[in-house]
Amino acid sequence: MPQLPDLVLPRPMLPHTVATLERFFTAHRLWEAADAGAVLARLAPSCRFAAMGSHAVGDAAFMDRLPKLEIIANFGVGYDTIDAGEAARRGILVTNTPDVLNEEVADTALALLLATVKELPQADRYLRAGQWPQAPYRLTPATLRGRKLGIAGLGRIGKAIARRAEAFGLPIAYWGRKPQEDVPYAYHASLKGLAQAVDTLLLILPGGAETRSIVDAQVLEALGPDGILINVARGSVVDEAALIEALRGGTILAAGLDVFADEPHVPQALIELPNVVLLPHVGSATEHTRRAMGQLVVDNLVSWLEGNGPVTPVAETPWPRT
Ligand code: 8YV
Repeated sequence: MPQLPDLVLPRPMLPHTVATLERFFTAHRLWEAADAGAVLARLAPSCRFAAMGSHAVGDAAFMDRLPKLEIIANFGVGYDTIDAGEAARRGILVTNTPDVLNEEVADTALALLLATVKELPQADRYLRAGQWPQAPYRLTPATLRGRKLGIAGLGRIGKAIARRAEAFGLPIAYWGRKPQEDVPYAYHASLKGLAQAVDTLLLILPGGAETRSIVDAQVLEALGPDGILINVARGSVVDEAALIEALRGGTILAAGLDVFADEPHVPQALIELPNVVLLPHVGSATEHTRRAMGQLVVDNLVSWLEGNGPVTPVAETPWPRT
C-alpha cells in the first residue's frame, strides 16, 4: 500500500475525527510525542498538511518548522491562535469551520444569558446544599423582562442569537465594523455607545489583536449597575481584571462567561464571585456539532489533497488564487 501523506496534529482532536483523517493521512500526534520537535524535524522536508485542535498555535515559528506546509485546517470557527496573515504571505491556506456551529453556539448563548439573569446555577447549588427547606431561593434582582440586548459582533452566530432573542421579546441593537443593510436592529458606531444604550451586552466577535481588551472599565461603566455581560466569543476580548473589579464593586450586576483569557485556567477571583455564571468553553460542545466541525476539517484537507481547493478558507487566505 502506498504511504499516506503526513498530517501534523499539534493538539488533541475528537477520536472520531482523527480516525476519519487516518483514512487519508498518516497522522502525527504531537501531544503524544516524547519529543515533538524531533517529529517536526523529521516531517519538515515533506509535510504539507496540519490540523489544529483546540488551542493549537499556528504562528510563524510553527510555519518555520514545516517549510513545505500548504494548508492549516483549524477546528473551530475562531482562528485567533493561527497567524492567518503570515500564512497568506507564505502561500499557506488556512481553513476554519463556519456555519455548522451557528445554531449550537446561539443555543448556548441564550442558555447562558437565561442562567445568568435568573441565577439558575446558584439556585441549583442552593437546592443541593439542602437550603430549600429553610427558605425559598431568593427572588432574583434581574429579569429578562424590560431588558435591552446589545450584540457585539453581528456575524452568522450573532444573527442566530438575535433571532432567538427576538422570540424572547428583547429589543436588539448591535455594534460591529460596519452597519448591515439586511438587519432590522439599531446600529451603534462604538462599543461604548452600544453599552450605554443597553443593559445586556453579549459578545460574539472574533478574538485577536484587533479586539483585545475592547471591553474595558469604560465600557463596563457605560453598561451600568443593572448591566449583564455575556461572553461567548474569546476571553481576550474582555479586560478580565476590570471585569472582576466591576462585578465586585457593583459597576455591573452580573456576568455569564464561556471563555477566559488563559483557558483552561480561570482566575480564582471570578470563581469566588457569586454574581457570575462560568462555563468551561462549551459553546459548540455537543457530539453532534463537534462531529460536524471535525468533518469540515477533514473535508478541507481531503479536498486540498485531491486538488479541489479548500472548502472553507478564512478571509485572509487568498482564494481563488490569482
Ligand atoms: C470550539 C470555538 O470549542 O469554534 C470556535 O471558535 O470557540 C468553539 O466552537 C473551539 O474552537 C475548539 O475547541
